[in-house]
Amino acid sequence: MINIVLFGPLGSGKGTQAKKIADKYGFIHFSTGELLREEIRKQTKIGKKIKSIVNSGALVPDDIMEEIVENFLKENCNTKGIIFDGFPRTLRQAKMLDEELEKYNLLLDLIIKLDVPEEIIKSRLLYRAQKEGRTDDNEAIISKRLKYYYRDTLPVLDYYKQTNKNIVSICGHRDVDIVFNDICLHIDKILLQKMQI
Ligand code: B4P
Repeated sequence: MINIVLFGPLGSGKGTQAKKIADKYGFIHFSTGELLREEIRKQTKIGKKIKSIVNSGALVPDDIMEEIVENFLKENCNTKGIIFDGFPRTLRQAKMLDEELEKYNLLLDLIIKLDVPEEIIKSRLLYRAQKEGRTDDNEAIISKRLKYYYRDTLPVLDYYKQTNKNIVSICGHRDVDIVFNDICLHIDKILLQKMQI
């Protein structure tokens, strides 16, 4: 089994690339953003609790996220692979993910960091707002989400460096398929290494 974290700011292409990886390799795409939006759409207990948080651009509390991830891993610890898209987003979530994976004798095989300049991120998300109408894709909320990214999510990268994780940085400011080809080279390398063990 292979476990990959797609890391990067909002609008860096995590969701876009995660879908393509899942299609090509048959891995499970675990998007916490999509999952939370689904809870809101269905007006579940969690959905009602988090609606205003997500719409304001803030992060959902760690304890809610941890429960979601714990349940997800219980059901998916025996698959070909998982792509974590949008998780972890805080240091506490990162530590929790390591601990949960360890329970199943698993670890993170690869952290793919997508680099995209801030002005491109803003224009992508404003364009997406026109197409999809996501309530958190407007200028004021995007700025807030970026603030949370720098404050809460970026420190996760230092944690991964300190714990000697396999991190690769990819320029995400290129054509979707070119970015995808680069990502595949790294995944193929890991798969090859696993076959040789
Ligand atoms: P997410 O759904 O993860 O939203 P996101 O950061 O905007 O990333 P997304 O995956 O959608 O965008 P992508 O880069 O693919 O999170 C939403 C909210 O949920 C958060 O603000 C938070 O409140 C909550 N949440 C989620 N996870 C949480 C957690 N773990 N803890 C706490 N709270 C959590 O794509 C963006 C756009 O760019 C698309 O329109 C795409 O078409 C375009 N694009 C992508 N790649 C491109 C390329 N190479 N060239 C041109 N355009 C490209």
